[in-house]
Amino acid sequence: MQSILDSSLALKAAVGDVAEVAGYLWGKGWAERNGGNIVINVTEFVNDDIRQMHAISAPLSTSGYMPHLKGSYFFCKGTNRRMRDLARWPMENGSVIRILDDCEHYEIIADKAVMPTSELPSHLAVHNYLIGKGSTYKASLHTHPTELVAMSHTNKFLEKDVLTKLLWSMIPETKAFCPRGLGIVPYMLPGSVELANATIKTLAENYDVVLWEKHGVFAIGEDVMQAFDMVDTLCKSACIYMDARMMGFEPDGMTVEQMAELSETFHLPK
Ligand code: 2HA
Ligand code: ZN
Repeated sequence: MQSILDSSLALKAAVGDVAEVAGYLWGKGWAERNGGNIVINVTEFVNDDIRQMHAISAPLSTSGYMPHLKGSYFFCKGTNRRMRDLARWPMENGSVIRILDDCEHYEIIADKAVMPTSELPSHLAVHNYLIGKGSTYKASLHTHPTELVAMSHTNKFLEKDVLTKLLWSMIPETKAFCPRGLGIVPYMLPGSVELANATIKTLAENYDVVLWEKHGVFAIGEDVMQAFDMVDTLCKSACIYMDARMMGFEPDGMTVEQMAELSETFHLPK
């Protein structure tokens, strides 16, 4: 069977990156069963052949009015699909969708009528927000990093920027590669519009990664690799913190002076 990926090498490469990251998520143990999802804006890779492709689904609801998404295209992991299967067979476990002109519906155009992720309301609302503010970010990623979720099970880590400062202080790379820190979104029902709205509100406070209490993280980036790298870096810090605790001590963390020197040298926000 002909695949949409044969129509655009750039689209093929972008979906290849999604498959690669899906493999990492599974390998890291962050993607049990169908856990997590990835949505990428692929509009820039869409050519006239793809624009003329017919829908292979009825119009479906975007769960909200998305004025900035009119005519956009996304590759989305399918609902109930396994990340480990997305890694091997991306077009069997994900699909390309087109947002319709009413900005409230979408249709699936390729390769198969795989229904997108249950977290589509969050992902599309975030992409609508990103385009609206002129961002060049194209990727959104939701996953269940074990250590970060574990840390969200105590109120002391849910206070604003307590975890950001703790995780930054575990190893210099974390602030260097995740300079906006980790936002906190209180527990809300998975897949709900409330969760989508709270996610956008927190991202708008200038975070690239937010922690969904007792559930997972939601990250955005220029591309799926960048979004993954930020989560991976934060989770590395969480692992160092836990290893220190398991050795029986509270880690000191880098000093205020060391953090200030790092921020100064690498031009990071204070
Ligand atoms: O899509 O992780 O939060 C599976 C999930 C929902
Ligand atoms: Zn989830």
